[in-house]
Amino acid sequence: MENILITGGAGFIGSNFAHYLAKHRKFYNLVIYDALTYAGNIDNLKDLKNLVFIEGNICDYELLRETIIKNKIDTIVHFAAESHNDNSLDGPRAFIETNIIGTYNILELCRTYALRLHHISTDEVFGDLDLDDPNKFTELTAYYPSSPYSASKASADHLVRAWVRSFGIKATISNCSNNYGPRQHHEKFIPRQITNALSGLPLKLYGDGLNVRDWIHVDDHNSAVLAILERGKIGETYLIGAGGEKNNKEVIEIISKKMNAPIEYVKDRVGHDRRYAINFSKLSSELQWTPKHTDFEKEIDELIVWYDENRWFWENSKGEVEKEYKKRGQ
Ligand code: NAD
Ligand code: TDX
Repeated sequence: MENILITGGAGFIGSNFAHYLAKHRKFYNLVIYDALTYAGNIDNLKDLKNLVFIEGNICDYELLRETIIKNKIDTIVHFAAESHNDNSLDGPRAFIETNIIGTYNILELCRTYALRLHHISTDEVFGDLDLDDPNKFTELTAYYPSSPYSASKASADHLVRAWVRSFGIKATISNCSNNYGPRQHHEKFIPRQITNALSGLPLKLYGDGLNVRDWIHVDDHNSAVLAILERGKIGETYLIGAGGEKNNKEVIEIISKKMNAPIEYVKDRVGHDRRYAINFSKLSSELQWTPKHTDFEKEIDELIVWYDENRWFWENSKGEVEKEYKKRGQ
């Protein structure tokens, strides 16, 4: 493993992964392949030296193929996706194209050129849990996705497994819970609240606010991805989580208190998943992985400073995103 292609590497988790590798694995050559949709920002990579950036769509098979050959790629870490549930409710097509067809292209190239693949997925493929369910998601939980986004990610996971079994490609899959950290687009829950407060807007809570998410810091997600890439067993799936269950009301109250901003209850998301929770014992026992960023309040303090100091990242598109939310009554 020397020449790594990171799809979606200008987005939130992919760009943090590039930073993580640049810091912890200096000997890897990084090639970022990203279509720079509204969610991608090339400036997310501006502090990194010695990487190759290709602006390209994963639905463009020929450009992907050329990129792989020209850069002697041996490993792909596949982050690229349409990633926001609310957008998938307004316009599902891009989710089907990128998340399903795009993944199919990557699988075919991994088959043709015998590449190692790690496919990034989400806990949302399992649907949701009741608030009082004693169980958490495991690698054996049945798929039951609720939204066009999660259904498209579930489809991609099924394709990866089929390509492993039918064609013997060297792939692993991870399903992670909700990430937070620097460079997350302000359409998502935590950055939306922080940037609302910084813009003098109220914080926006969907429905009754009792929906639970299992929060993990993006660096913990990425350290787990690296552990799977380097030590995971081919063909296996690993769930990634950090024991960070909180309901949305708890999270928004933390931000509201720290930033002295009022909370407004707004229209709920349709089909809103009630609770996600991850059992990550396979990852910790087989790969000896543990999360490090588990002091949520301390991480939120750092994140508030990050969004305040990095207004280039969100200020220009803030008005546009809030206009879309307003149309939805949110
Ligand atoms: P993001 O929306 O911030 O970034 C996605 C990136 O992919 C952007 O840079 C975008 O330009 C790029 N992209 C989109 N369509 C593309 C296409 N057709 N071709 C090439 N590039 C394209 O998303 P994220 O939050 O960083 O999520 C990354 C991955 O992690 C996704 O696969 C997502 O399903 C998964 N995931 C996210 C979370 C989370 O909490 N954010 C949790 C679990 C799993
Ligand atoms: O303004 C808001 N107010 C609010 O109450 C927003 C944007 C969200 N919410 C709620 C909805 C969810 O219950 O907060 C929770 C988190 O919402 P999102 O940030 O949209 O994340 P979610 O839908 O849980 O999905 C995320 O985690 C799994 C990522 O966006 C996915 O890419 C990932 O797969």
